[in-house]
Amino acid sequence: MARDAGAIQRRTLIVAHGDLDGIVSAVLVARDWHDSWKEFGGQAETLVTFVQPFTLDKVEVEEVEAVFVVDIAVNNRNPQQTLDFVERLGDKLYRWYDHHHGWEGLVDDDERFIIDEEALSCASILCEEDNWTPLAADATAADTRQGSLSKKADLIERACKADLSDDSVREAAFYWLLGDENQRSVLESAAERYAAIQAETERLSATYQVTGNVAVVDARESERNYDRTQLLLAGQGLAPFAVVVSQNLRAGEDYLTIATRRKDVSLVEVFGLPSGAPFRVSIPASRLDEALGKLNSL
Ligand SMILES: [Mn+2]
Repeated sequence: MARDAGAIQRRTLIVAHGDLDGIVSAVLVARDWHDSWKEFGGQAETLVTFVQPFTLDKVEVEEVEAVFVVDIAVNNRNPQQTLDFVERLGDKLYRWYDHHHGWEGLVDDDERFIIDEEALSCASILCEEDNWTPLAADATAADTRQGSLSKKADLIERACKADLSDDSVREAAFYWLLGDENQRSVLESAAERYAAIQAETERLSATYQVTGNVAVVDARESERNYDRTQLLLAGQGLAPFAVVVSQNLRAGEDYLTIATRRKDVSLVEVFGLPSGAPFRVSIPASRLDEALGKLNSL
């Protein structure tokens, strides 16, 4: 961001979800904030950080004067953690925009919270009164998985998928959408990496072995170069249950990721796990024979 000598600086942090809706929402807030701050003759210096609802306790706010939060739901498993974050922000919290369920009774009389649980995307809440609708339409299409993305949004989606743990790609997208054309090359090279990942995922998909109810693929020799979610989806096209055998890079035991589209089965219950998503679980690879037996009896 350019600075004018002598202009009043205000350091602002936008805390956003790391998906397309979060990125777009952060851009909309930054845009608006910069414009209104300029009217006061000041310069806004805006930082962005991408988080999950359960990682708010890691966000550092000591160095900033104002904080916006966008597209971040209440941490359902631990709402107190969300409230603790609100308390830690104190007066620094300027606005919190969200469209996820679960807010009722938590922040009801706090006017800084702009929550619309019916909104299809957070960006659509932010877009009501300006002309950024195409970008918000992209955010809505991504969140609802309906409709198609613009070329810009599609590039961002592909770039982010190259490495979901790499926030520098999301930051590049944020500054690109705010007008910094230099960021485009960062996104394009990340999108190229993702194309290689897709090719490897397709190669692995062709090596599934189906036994009864279960499609199994051994992906241990190509960890990090494939998209596990896509690979599981390919397996579920072959059988009701898909199993990917993966290498654990942190020197632990190899493991199985098991996914199903069957709504009458909870994989968490089948494998006696303490918690997790009923349609997708991970267990040690040593349980492969047991898993095949169990899944084939369902
Ligand atoms: Mn969203």
